[in-house]
Amino acid sequence: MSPLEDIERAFAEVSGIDQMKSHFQAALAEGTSPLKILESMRQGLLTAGKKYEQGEYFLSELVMSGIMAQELSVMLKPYLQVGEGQSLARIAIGTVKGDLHDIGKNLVSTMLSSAGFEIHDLGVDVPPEKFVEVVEKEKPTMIAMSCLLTVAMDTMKNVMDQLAESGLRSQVKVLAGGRPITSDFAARIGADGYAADAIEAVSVAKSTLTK
Ligand code: B1M
Repeated sequence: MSPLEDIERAFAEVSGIDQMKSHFQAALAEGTSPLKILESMRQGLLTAGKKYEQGEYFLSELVMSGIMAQELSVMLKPYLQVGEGQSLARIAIGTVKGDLHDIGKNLVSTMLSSAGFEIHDLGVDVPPEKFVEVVEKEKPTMIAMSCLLTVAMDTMKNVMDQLAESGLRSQVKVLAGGRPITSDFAARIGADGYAADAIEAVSVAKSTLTK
C-alpha cells in the first residue's frame, strides 16, 4: 500500500496520531505533493464521517478524527505556504454561528495567506452581527464564511441579510464554502463567490476581487 493510501486508511479507521504521522513522514520522504496528502486525509475523513452517520463510529471516533486532521494540518502548513509577498486584500474569515468545525476553514486561511491575502480569523460560531461589525469597523475587502453543518447554513443567509440591512453589502465581497454548501446555494443567498476546497478558494478569491 502507498503512503497516500495508508494516510487515507489511517483517517478512515481513526487509527491514531502516531500511525498517521509515520505515514505522513513516509509520504514526504517519497516526495509526495502536500496537496495529495490533503486529499487523502479528506477522503479518509469522508469515510469516518459516513461511519459515524451509520452508527458504526461514536462521537469519540469523530473527535479523534478531528484531532488527527488538526495535527496533519499543522504538519502540512509549512509545505503549503509558498511565500509572503504584497497583500492582495484583507479577508475576514469565520465559521458561521452554530458550527464549531474549523479544520477546513483553517486550511482555507492557510492557502489564502500563502497566496498573499491578509487574513483576519474570526474563529468559529461567528454570529451575523460579528461579521457585520467587522465589515463596519475594519473594512476588509472580503468576508469568507465556512459552514460544515446543514443546520447552520441559514446563518450564511442571515449574514447576507444583515449586511444589506446595515447598508454595508456593497462595501464588501462575500465568499461562501464548506461541505454542504453548493454554488447554487451561494448564488441564491447572493454571495459573490463559492469555492469547493481550499485550493479553489484562492482562485475564486482572486477572481472575486475584480468582479
Ligand atoms: Co462533525 N460533522 N460534528 N465534527 N465532522 C461532519 C461535518 C458530518 C458530515 C459527519 C457525518 O455525520 N457524516 C456531520 C454533519 C452532518 C450534517 O450537517 N448534515 C457532523 C456532525 C453531525 C457533527 C456533530 C453534530 C456531532 C455531534 O455532536 N453529535 C458535532 C457538531 C458540533 C458543532 O459544530 N456545533 C460535530 C463535531 C465534530 C468534531 C468536534 C468532533 C470534529 C471537528 C473538529 C474541528 O473542526 N476542530 C468533527 C469532524 C472532524 C467531522 C468530519 C469527520 C470531518 C470534518 C473535517 O475537518 N474535514 C465531518 C465529516 C466530513 O466532512 N467528512 C463531520 C476535513 C476538512 C479539510 O474538510 O471541513 O470540508 P472541510 O473543508 C474543506 C471544504 O469544505 C472547503 O475547503 C476545505 C479544505 O479543502 N471549505 C471551504 C471549508 N470552508 C470553506 C470556506 C470557503 C471555501 C471552501 O470559502 C469561504
